[in-house]
This record gives sequence, C-alpha cells and structure tokens, in this order.
Amino acid sequence: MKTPVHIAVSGAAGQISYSLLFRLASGALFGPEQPIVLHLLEIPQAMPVLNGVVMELQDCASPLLYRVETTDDPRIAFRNADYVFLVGARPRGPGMERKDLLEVNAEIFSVQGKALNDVASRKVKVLVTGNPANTNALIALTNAPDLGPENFSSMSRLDHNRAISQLADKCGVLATDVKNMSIWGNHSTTQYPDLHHAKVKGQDALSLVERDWFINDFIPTVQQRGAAVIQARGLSSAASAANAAIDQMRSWALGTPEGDWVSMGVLSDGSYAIERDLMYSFPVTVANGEVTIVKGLDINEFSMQRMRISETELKEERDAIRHLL
Ligand code: NAX
Repeated sequence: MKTPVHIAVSGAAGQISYSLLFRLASGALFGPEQPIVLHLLEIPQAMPVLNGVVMELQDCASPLLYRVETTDDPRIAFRNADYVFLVGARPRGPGMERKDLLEVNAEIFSVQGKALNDVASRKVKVLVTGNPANTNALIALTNAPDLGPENFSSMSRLDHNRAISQLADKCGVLATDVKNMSIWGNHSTTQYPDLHHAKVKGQDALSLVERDWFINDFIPTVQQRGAAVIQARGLSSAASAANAAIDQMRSWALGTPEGDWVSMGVLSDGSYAIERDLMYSFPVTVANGEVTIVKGLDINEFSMQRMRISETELKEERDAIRHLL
C-alpha cells in the first residue's frame, strides 16, 4: 500500500462535506490504492455534529481511511496537509449586507491562509469552495506569502459541469462528448459560460445550437442553476458541489487530458486583459500539477463584454475587503 495522503476539509459538518467525506473515503479522488488521513475542521459549536459524521465514517469500515482527526483549530487541521478543501464559510444571515458577508468571510479566510502558510505541506493544493469562493481564495493566498498563487484555486468546476451537461442534453449526446467548455469570471450569476470554443463530438458547439438558445437559455440557465436547485430542494447544491470539488482537485493533481481543458479559478496573470491579481475562472490545462491558462483564444466583442462584467464584480468584491488583504 502507498503512503497515505493527508486531506484537510473545513466545514466538515456541513452538507457539502456530508457527501464529500464519504466519497473521499471511498477513493473517488485518487482511486482504490491510495489511503488517506482526513483532517476535519469545524467551528466549536459544530463539533457535536462533526462527531456524528465521524461515527458514520467509521461505520463505513473503509479500507482506505487510515485515520480521522477533528479539530476547531486551523493550525492543527492543516498541519502537513497535502490537499485542502476549504468548504466552510459563513452564510448570509438575516439583515446581513453583501459587504458584511464579504467581511466575515474575509476574516475566516485570512486566519486560514495564515495557518496554511505556517503548517501545510509546501506543495499543498488548496481548493476554495466556500462562498464568495473567488474572493475568499484571494484572501487566503494573500495571507500565505510563503506559499504561492499556484497553491490556491477557487471552484468553478460545478459551473463547468453544469454547462457541459446543459449542452450535452441540448445536443442529445453524452457529457463525455463535450470538450473545451469554458467558464470565465466569478462563481456567481455574472459568470460567463462560453460556448465559442466548445466542441461536441469534434464539431463546433455553436454550429449545432441556435445563437438565441446560447444567449437566452444556456447562459442564464448555467448562471442561475444554483438558485434553481435551492428553489427545488429547499437547500443549496451539495452532492453536485462535492462531486465538482473532487473533479477539480483530481484534474489539478493528475492533469487534464490531451486536447481538452477545464475551468478553474486561478490568480489572473493578465491574460485576456483581465486585471492581474484577481481570482478569476479561466480555461486551464494541467500537467504535473501545474496549471496553465489556455492562451490565444479568439475572444469576440460579445464574449469580452461578458468577461468584463464578471471582472468588475470581482474588483468590487476585492475592493470591499482590501483593508484585510
Ligand atoms: P453548510 O452551511 O451546510 O456548511 C458549512 C459548514 O461550515 C458549517 O458546518 C459551518 O459550521 C462550517 N464553518 C463555518 N465557518 C467555519 C470556519 N471558520 N471554519 C470551519 N468551518 C466553518 O454549507 P454547505 O452547503 O456545505 O456549503 C458550504 C459553502 O459552499 C457555502 O459557502 C456555499 O455557499 C458554498 N458553495 C459553493 C459552490 C461553488 O461552486 N463554489 C457551490 C455550492 C455551495 O453553494
């Protein structure tokens, strides 16, 4: 058997984790040969619930789960962690303004960024799911100066998977027949799911669907899918979010297939004239754990305008918490 990898998960008593942890324990991230140690982080009030989740993990008798540790201290949770899922975040409470939400989360993610800086593996991969995910990731990485931007990403994979599935459904093909999907920008309703480069069984996606469907159906459906799930289920996306977190971490660790790419929130390097130092979702390829933004795509006026709208929102989010950076 291989040496176990250490995986930390924050928000471990929450609903995304209730799916994520059991999939990790069953080998969904690195397969059935790779043992894991789970480091579970929660706030003190949620520790009793977390203990129940741990009981259930134990009751799976998973051959891969070597150990489960629980704590309310990020410096303990992140010690020597190789892979970190930052899922926990404060939801918007009654009477809370967007700015207040940004601020309370900025505080959480600055503390966690500092802890990662001090105790995590120098090769750690930190995936931020907790909302506002892009800006939380920016805060965490800014507070971890001894790590680099390459150690952090924010989750766009749920949006990416939603976009693939909508297009596959429209074209009557399997999700695996869709390649080169792109999500640009923020994980919010300003995101831009872009079909200009997408392929369906090797054909240009936009040659197979009407432009009206792309603009007035596909884009808003993907942008508002989270709200549609809440309306139907009375709870936000959880199993699909956990699935996306695993997909994104797997692509990051093991690479993207030849000829395809995935969408990830990464620190902008100025590509496509997106302001540097924003966590922005780009189409990326990954090889040997290194993420590269796909360069040189033709971006028309329509796309550029959509990409800018999301960039503007991310700048506003960053400016609202700039004093904490
Ligand atoms: P839950 O409210 O069920 O769980 C969140 C958990 O985080 C709670 O158990 C809470 O005690 C814990 N927590 C809060 N502050 C913490 C801290 N400082 N340290 C450790 N744990 C802390 O939310 P859930 O449905 O699991 O969603 C988690 C986050 O994912 C939310 O912010 C949600 O908005 C976000 N999402 C992000 C998505 C994405 O694509 N980026 C999609 C799904 C989801 O909406």
